[in-house]
Amino acid sequence: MSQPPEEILQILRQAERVLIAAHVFPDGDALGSQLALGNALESAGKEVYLYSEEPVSYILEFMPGSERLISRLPADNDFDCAVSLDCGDKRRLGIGADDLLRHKPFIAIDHHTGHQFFADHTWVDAQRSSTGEMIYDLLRCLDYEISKDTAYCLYTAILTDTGSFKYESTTSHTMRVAADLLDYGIKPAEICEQIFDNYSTNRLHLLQAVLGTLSMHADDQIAFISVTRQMLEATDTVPADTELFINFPRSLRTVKAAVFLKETGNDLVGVSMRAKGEVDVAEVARSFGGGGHRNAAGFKVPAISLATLRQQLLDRLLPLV
Ligand SMILES: [Mn+2]
Repeated sequence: MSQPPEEILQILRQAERVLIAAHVFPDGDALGSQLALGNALESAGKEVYLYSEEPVSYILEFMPGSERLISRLPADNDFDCAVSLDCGDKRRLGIGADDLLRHKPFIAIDHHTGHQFFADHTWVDAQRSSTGEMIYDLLRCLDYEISKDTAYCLYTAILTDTGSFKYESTTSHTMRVAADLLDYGIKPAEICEQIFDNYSTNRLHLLQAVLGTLSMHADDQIAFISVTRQMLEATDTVPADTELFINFPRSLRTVKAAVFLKETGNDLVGVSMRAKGEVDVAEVARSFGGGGHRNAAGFKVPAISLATLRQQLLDRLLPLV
């Protein structure tokens, strides 16, 4: 496990005006890390801009500071440094990636395997459970204040990226960081309630439709589910409502690889994959131009019939189980 490189600490200490971005369609780790780093840099007297091309999903709106995200950069555009968080690939920064990368020095802090090294200074550690865990260590090295809100955001980041401390990426250090965060006065039960017990009835109806698409292969070791545009319209839900649906097929005793096909509009089909044990779905995702972690990966492809894509993926997964 690595510690933040000295050059990154130096740049952040010296910067007065900092731009912080995370990957598009931010999840709990991306947003939590972004808000936490933003808070802490501000407490050290810096001017901070938090950039997100897409609006924050309503599911994460509870996070303190989420309303501060901007989708357009200020006109003067004069930053002392820019930071991208939880982003393994510059394409994950969105359509404006090249505009963001013009800001120098550009720092990337990330925990994805297969990180693409697009920044001037990179701290990548694939042994880490989450970017949130890395930001905690970064703030301790910088000796910046960790407020209750900052702790709340970092705990949310770690909790969501470890699947509630269940995934293989959870280490003793992850637990120590989480324990330290509790000492700032946050309540784990409160955060869990916000994340896991805060859904709409419509989302449950969508889940009902999605589970109806379940198909099992290779003696129930591979499971597929899918969502279509039409299901979203019929249940008045949004793509963000499908978050965590993949855990239902993943949770089956026999399943080694679970795949969720998402036909959610804008001419792309999204694919999320989860695996257990030695099955490496990041490798499969990379062969389709995506990426991720060994046990959790994904990609997007131009519009294709879900049946065709399912068959292509099944062909790649069958030799792995
Ligand atoms: Mn992450």
